[in-house]
Amino acid sequence: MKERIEQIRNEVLAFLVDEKAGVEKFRLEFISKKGKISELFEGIKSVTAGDRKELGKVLNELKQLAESKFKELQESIESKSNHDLTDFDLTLPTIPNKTGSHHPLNLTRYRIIEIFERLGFNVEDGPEIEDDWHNFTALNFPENHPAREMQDTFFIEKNPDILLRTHTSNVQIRLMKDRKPPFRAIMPGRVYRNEAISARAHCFFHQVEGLYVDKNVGFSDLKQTLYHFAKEMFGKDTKIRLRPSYFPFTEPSAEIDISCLICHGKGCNVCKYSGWVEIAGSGIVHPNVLRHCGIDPEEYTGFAFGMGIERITMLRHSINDLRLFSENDIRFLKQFKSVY
Ligand code: FA5
Ligand code: MG
Repeated sequence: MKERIEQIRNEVLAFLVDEKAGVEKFRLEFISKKGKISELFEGIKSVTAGDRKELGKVLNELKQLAESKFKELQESIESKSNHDLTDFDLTLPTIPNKTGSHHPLNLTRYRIIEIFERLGFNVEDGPEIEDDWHNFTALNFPENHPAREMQDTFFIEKNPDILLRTHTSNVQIRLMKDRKPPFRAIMPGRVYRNEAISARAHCFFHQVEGLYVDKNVGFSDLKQTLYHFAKEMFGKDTKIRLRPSYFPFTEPSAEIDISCLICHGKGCNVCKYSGWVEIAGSGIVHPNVLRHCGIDPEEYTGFAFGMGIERITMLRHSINDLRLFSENDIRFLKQFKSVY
């Protein structure tokens, strides 16, 4: 009996806890009614009356020891969990979550889409790797047109019928061939030209094509649509200018200039010191183009335009070199909105 008491005494002394559940385990094992110490008290009944007094005293001491150890354990766990909380300063600000920003060309693209969607235009898409027919022939380019020559177009070496599209006008053709008129769509995308890179021109850039084909669509619809666009995009004081131009796929054709928002007419490198910046080519869809797509030009007419996203973004943000758009300089990019 004495040995058993000594053994349990050692167990009590050696008991270690590092969490709340351990304290409860200690209580069940030693202090509870079914615990080891109660068991020992039960055992007292079987010893002689002479030893009983002595044993009772030792057992009571063990019981007190276990109870004070229990208190100690409880307190140590409690102060430990308080301590865990004070390890954190809950008043400190959190580490800022660095979010990226939208690329300025995307911000312009979103805005263009927003403006035209309100006019009932939907957004269409087409391939960047294109065949000669969709990029040139269907668009009424004559067989010997200079745009087909090597200096303007990136051809695929093994197959000169395949090229990187030089404009988004190929999507007009795909749309009109695949579906039935009327059409009212814009078609944003990347285009490629074998051109020298400068502050205002790149060998790859972005365009948004527009196409509106229905009965009785005329030049006044084109003019009013682009006028509305310029005011929405650049503010109501913006002036636009239409210059007669030539595209094989439109007749008549016009290039659209807006008043230079960078120098306000004083002259700068973006407007080539003219006070005007060309943002788009446009015109009335050539009857041959409609015919190539199986649309009767006697029944349907339409207008089309193709605008440069880089040029528009330069004007919006007073950026005087479009090379900044593709250099991925974080100091440039982080100046733009992170939410749209
Ligand atoms: C075209 O590409 C015609 N497909 C536009 C068109 C569509 C006319 C539908 C009629 C009907 P252009 O080559 O002018 O046209 O280019 C259109 C716009 O793209 C230009 O006004 C300019 O804003 C932009 N752009 C042209 N070349 C570059 C370049 N190298 N770098 C950046 N932007 C360019
Ligand atoms: Mg042009």
